[in-house]
Amino acid sequence: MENILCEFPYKNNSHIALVTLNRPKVLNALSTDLMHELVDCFLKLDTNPEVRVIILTGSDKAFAAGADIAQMVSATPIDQINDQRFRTWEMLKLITKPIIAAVNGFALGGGCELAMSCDLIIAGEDAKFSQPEIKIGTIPGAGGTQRLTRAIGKSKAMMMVLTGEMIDAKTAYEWGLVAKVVPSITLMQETFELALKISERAPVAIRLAKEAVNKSFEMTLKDGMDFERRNFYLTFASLDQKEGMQAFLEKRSPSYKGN
Ligand code: DAK
Repeated sequence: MENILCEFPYKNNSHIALVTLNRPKVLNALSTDLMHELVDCFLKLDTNPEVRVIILTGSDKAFAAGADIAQMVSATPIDQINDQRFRTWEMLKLITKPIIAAVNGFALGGGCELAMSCDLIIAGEDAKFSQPEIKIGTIPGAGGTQRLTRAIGKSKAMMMVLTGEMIDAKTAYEWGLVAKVVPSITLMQETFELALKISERAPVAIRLAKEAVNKSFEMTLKDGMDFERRNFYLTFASLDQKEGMQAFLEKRSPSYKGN
């Protein structure tokens, strides 16, 4: 792969994979090739039973500064349909394991949308987020008007989408876009520790929980509650649920096998 790096296991014996966007000369601009490689890599990690959590990151300067403007500048709508970029982006939704975005530097346009496509975002204190498409004569095309609005509410999303201005990590935290802000220098360590904690939980339950939380964006409350209940019942088909509850009663740590 030319545009990303994929490391598994990330640190000794962990069940964590680290995927790094790697086009430093263009601040990790998300070209079509990069997105194909990223989705391929995620799909492979998702089917590897040893992998329990995926971390996605960029460089200190940029998580990603957006889709590749050089590739888009003279595109027609038909070019974009034929390019099937949207389908590639949509495939991110197929990943069943938790993906944590570890963001340092710029997360702009498609970069912000990619971070929002992950399950949660941890930001270094120097991180900057924006949907700057309006400044280059277009609008967000991969969730910036939808996921951002759900994350931070209409007024703030309007302000970001209509001005294209950046917000800093502290603001992103206060507005609910990111789960945690940490010193930039410790971003990877803190993200690893969070990933480790998640990777120690029962993997089947983790996947069912992720699925249920994500459904809340697409369902009425009643349908979402029904969906949640079915996934709750489903966890009782796993040996890990028996192990987890038995371990609690026996006052010992559970040993989860992922089945
Ligand atoms: N694309 C291509 N090249 C980029 C780039 C980008 N998005 N961002 C930066 N670069 C390149 C710069 O051209 C420069 O290249 P050289 O001149 O060295 O050859 C190099 O990276 C370093 O950038 P700067 O010299 O500009 O660095 P600065 O520190 O001065 O500024 C910056 C950093 C991040 C503020 C600035 O580079 C910037 O404003 N970048 C553009 C940000 C932007 O407008 N992003 C939104 C792009 S539109 C869709 C999926 C996704 C999308 C749409 C549809 N579908 C599935 C349908 C997404 C669209 C977008 O993201």
